[in-house]
Amino acid sequence: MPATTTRAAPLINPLVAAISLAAAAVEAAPLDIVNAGFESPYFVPGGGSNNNVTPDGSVLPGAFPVGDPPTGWTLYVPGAMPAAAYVGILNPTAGTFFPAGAPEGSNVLLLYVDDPAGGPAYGVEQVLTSALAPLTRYTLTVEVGNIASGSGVNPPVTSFFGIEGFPGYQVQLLAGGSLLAQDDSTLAPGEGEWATSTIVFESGASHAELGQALRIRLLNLNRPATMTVPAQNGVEVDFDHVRLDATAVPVPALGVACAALAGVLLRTPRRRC
Ligand SMILES: [Ca+2]
Ligand SMILES: [Ca+2]
Repeated sequence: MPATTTRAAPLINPLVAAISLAAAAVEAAPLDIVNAGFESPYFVPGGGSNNNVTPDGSVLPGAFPVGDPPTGWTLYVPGAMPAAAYVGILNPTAGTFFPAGAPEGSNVLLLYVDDPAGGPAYGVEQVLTSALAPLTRYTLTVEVGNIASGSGVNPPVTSFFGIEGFPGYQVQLLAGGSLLAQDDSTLAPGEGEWATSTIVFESGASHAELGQALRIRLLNLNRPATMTVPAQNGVEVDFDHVRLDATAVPVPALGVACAALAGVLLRTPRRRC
């Protein structure tokens, strides 16, 4: 039987463990988003004169087929569906719509309304497999584009499209039925240019929607275009490269250490004087 026992370990280990825990809980993790860059094969049911989609679902350079929302995304309409509104895919690696092409891959999401007068907002959304977690910082990043006017490059769609102006947009992060954070059209990319939208939300220790599925929405606000060109056809906003990172919010190391130390001291028998 040992002659002595040590009581040093219970004092040190909780402190080390607490500080290590706080330090380890800061790595960002990307959450799964289906077709986050809109590169999945795109098929237009029934085809059409503006299809420009190959049999394998790839979109020809310079083409902009419209139809169903892209794979992984569903139509979202907060009010009345605007007339002549379209959802589709644009491949801007040819033509003049976006001289720099797509921010990611070859394709981007297009939300086009064939009426420069504007109207109700609409867009797409995706419910993720990830749920809102406590003490987590979410960073949603999306590329937002303002398409320039130009002509189609794939026959038979070679006509000129006047798409000058910008209808505004919203990038939203939700959980359950609650809006957590949004970018309410704070960016104003120039014609044919992209800008990066970033929104951040921290869940805190408690939230009414903890455990509810996260949801991303991308909206065209469909505001009227400034008609400075004689052949204005409509308004459009484009999106690409959707990313959502989750980072555990570390409990302050000092606070954890103090709490651990307090716990140890409470459990340590007091010496008798
Ligand atoms: Ca893309
Ligand atoms: Ca434009």
